[in-house]
Amino acid sequence: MKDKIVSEIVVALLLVSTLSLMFAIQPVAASGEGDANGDGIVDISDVVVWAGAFGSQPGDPNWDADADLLLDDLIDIFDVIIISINYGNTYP
Ligand SMILES: [Ca+2]
Ligand SMILES: [Ca+2]
Repeated sequence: MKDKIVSEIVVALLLVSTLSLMFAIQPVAASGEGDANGDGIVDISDVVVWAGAFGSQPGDPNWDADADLLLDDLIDIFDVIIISINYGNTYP
């Protein structure tokens, strides 16, 4: 499970790097995007929240709606991509 999570994170970071180059994505400080634990900063602790809920759907024991950043009722690679894109952002 851990190996899978690590490999998914690597894939996510590669995707984000590619997307950033393609679209010159700028961090957008709006509505706390990527701040899974709601502490006002997007950092490794949000990745930990995501990892704890990875693979879950509503009703599963480890389901955490805060980690479902793409709001599709599944905690998957796309949610950590949102964290990655917004990594380092702070919100008032
Ligand atoms: Ca946070
Ligand atoms: Ca999701």
